Amino acid sequence: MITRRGLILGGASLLAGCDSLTDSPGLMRAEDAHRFLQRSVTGRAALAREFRTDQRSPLFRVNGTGNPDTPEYNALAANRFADWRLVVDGLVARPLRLSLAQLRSMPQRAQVTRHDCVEGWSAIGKWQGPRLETLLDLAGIRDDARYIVFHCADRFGTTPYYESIDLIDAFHPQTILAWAMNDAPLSVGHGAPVRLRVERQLGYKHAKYVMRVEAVASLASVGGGRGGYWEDSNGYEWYAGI
Ligand SMILES: Nc1nc2c(c(=O)[nH]1)N[C@H]1C(S)=C(S)[C@@H](COP(=O)(O)O)O[C@H]1N2
Ligand SMILES: [Mo]
Repeated sequence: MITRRGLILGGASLLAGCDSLTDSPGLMRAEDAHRFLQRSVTGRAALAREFRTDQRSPLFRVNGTGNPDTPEYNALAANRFADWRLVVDGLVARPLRLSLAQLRSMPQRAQVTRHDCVEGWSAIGKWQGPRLETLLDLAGIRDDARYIVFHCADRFGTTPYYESIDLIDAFHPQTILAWAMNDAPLSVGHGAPVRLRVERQLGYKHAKYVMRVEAVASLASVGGGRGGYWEDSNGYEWYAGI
């Protein structure tokens, strides 16, 4: 097996030209992010480790919100999310409203990965769903887009949970909108009907209960302006790469 470390050591000289790009992750256009990921095998483009299915954790903790429990969410859940639509909008040529059935019929990626929470626990699970790239290509992400924002159904008090990533993570092959966990539809606890998996980032970036995916040029006018609920409220780092 080729490990990330092996690739980093072996490809050190090849990497030199890429380092400057990783220093300013938010400044890349979609086209450049694509090219960056296609050409690199290390750094930001490297894959997170994937595990065998028998290495999955017997217990995967539910953390943060375990049920949004709003009237709107409860109505959607009561109908097993048949009426839920994922909105893809912002700086895109063709805004989308996608049903769960449509997400399931797109090309799928499945991966067994380790989730690392800043609170000091990890768990390995299997996730499946379409790549975020597939949705952004369908919607036609515009040249002026720099970040993707995930708006969630749950609230802390009156503040909605949200998160954001740059285009390198958005187009990363392991970045998916997961509707299945361990071969079953996502439970409410783990983010039904759909949650983000962005495997090179810490747990709080993996937005659950995603209702809307928005392409933006800047994070300044979203939420408190720091790119995520925990970033705004507790000073967590926006870039939580692992
Ligand atoms: N919408 C939403 N997404 C969220 C959270 C949350 O409270 N609300 N918690 C985050 C944190 S801190 C972690 S560790 C993971 C927990 O995911 P899990 O419940 O599937 O373990 O979800 C992340 N995504
Ligand atoms: Mo977390």
